[in-house]
Amino acid sequence: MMANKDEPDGDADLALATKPKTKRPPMYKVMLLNDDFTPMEFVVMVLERFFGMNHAQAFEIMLTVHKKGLAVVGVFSHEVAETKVTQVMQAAREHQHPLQCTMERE
Ligand code: TYC
Repeated sequence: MMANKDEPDGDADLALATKPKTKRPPMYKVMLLNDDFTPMEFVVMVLERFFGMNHAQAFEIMLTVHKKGLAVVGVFSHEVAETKVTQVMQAAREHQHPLQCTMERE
C-alpha cells in the first residue's frame, strides 16, 4: 500500500467516517408566568426555596415576571427541570394560587 502524502495523520479518513460525538445533553429553560392573583411574597418564597436564590435575586426575578409576563428562572437538565416545575406547581396548588411554571427546550 502507498502512503498517502496528503494525510500524514493516519486517522484522517476514519475521523471523517465516524465523527467523534461529544454531544451535550439538551437543556431546558424553566419559566414562571405572571398572573393577577398569586401574591408577590409567595413567588419570592418559591424562587428562594426551589431555585436557591437569595431574597434580593428572588424579588428582582419576581418583579421581572410581574412586569414582563414571564421570565426564565433557570436552565437545567430535563430531569431537574421537570422536578422544579413539579415542585412549583405542587406548592401553588397547595396554597390555591394560580401560579404557572413551565419548561421549554433551549
Ligand atoms: N402579578 C402578581 C401580583 O400582582 C405577582 C406575580 C409575580 C404573580 C410573578 C405571578 O409569576 C408571578 N400579585
